[in-house]
Amino acid sequence: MTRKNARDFLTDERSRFCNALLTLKQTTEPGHVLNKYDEFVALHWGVVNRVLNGVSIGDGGHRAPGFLPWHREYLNRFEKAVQSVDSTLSIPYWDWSSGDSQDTTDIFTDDFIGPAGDSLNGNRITSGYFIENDWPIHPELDQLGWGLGLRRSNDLLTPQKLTELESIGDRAQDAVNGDNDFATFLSELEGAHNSVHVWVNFHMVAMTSPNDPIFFLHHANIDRLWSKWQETHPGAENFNPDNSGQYGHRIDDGMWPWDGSTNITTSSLGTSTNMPIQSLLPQISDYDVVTPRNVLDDNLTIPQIVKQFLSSRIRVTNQTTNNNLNRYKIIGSVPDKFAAMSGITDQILTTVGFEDRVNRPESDYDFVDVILEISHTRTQINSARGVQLGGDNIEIFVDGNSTGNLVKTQEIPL
Ligand SMILES: [Cu+2]
Repeated sequence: MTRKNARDFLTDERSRFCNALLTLKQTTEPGHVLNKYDEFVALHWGVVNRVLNGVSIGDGGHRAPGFLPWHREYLNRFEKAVQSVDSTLSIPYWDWSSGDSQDTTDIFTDDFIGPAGDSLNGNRITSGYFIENDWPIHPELDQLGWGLGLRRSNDLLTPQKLTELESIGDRAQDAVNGDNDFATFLSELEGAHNSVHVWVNFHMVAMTSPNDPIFFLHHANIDRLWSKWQETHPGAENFNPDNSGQYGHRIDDGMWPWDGSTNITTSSLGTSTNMPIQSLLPQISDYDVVTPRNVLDDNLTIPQIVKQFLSSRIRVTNQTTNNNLNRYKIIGSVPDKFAAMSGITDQILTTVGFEDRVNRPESDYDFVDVILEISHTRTQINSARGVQLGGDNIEIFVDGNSTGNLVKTQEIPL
C-alpha cells in the first residue's frame, strides 16, 4: 500500500488513523507486558543500547548505515500493527522537506496529529486525540521525565519556526538531490532528521520519541526520501559501500531484535523503576530475521508479503504452459547467527533443490494454473536467504493472493 502525504489525508482518514493509534494504545496482547503501541516505543529505546554477553555493542538503529534499514523495518511493522486495526490505512508521511509550510500547518491540528504544546500547561497537548487522558505516556518509557501528558514546543506554527523547518527541509533535499556518496547522503539526511526531532522538541528529543505519534509521520518522510535516493542509487553498493562497521549496520547483519539471536539484548532501563526494557518487550522468534539487504529493495511487494507468511504455503504459477520450473532452488542461507559477529559474513551458496518441491509430481508443471506448489517448514524457509525462480512469466501466490508477476529469473529475498 502506497503511503500518502499526511496533508492529503481526508477528514475520515485522519480520524481512522488516529483512532487506530488509540486502539493500539488500548490493546495489550495476551502474555505481553505493554500495549501494542508502547511496545514500539520500548523497541526504539532498546535498540539504542544493545548488549552481547554483557558487553555493549552500541546503537543498532542510529548514527550509522543501519539507521535507514532499521527504521524502514520498524515502520513497516508499525504499519502492520495499524493495519491490524484498520486494513485500509498506511502511515501518512509528514512532508516537512517540501518547503511548503502548509504540509505542516495542515497536520498539526486537532483533527489529526494534534496541535503545538500549550505554553500555559507546560507545553502539553491540550486538545485533539493525544491529550493526557487518552494518550498517557508509560512511566517506564518517559526517558526525560516529562510526565504523563505528551508535550511539544509551543511555537511550532509560528512563521519563525516554519522558516527554520524550511531550512532543515532544504538540507534534506540537498542530501537526496546532491551529488553525494552514501556516507555524505546518510549523514546529511540523518542530521536533518535529528533537527526535525529537536524542532518538535520535548518527547520528540528522547530515545523514546515514538511516544509522540508525529514520530511515525516524520520517519515515513525519511523513508520516502531514502527511496528517492535509491531510485538513482540502487542496490547494495549504494547502501554501505565499504560495508564495514559495527554489527547490525552491515548489509547481511541481523537487525536487533530481528536478528535470530537470543543473545543480544538491550541494557536500556525504564525511567520509573529502572525496569529492564528487555523485560517489557515481546518475544521475538529466532526465525524472525531481517537484514539491511532484506529491506533495500524499493519494490517491496513480494519480499514483504512473503516475509509475512513465513509459515504459510507459497504457490507459484507458471502462466506460460511450455516452461518448466526446474531452475527453482533455494540459494544461500542466513549467516549463522553468531558467525557474523566473529567476522564470517556469509556462507557458500548451496542448492537445496528439488526436495523443497512437495507433493507436486513433475507432470503438473506443465499446466497453466498450477506449476509448482512449495510447502516450507518455518525452519526451511528461514534458513534460506532467497528463492530463485526461473521461467518467463511467473505469478506468485501467497495464501491464495497474487503478490505479483516475475519476469525471467529473479531472486526473491525472504
Ligand atoms: Cu530512531
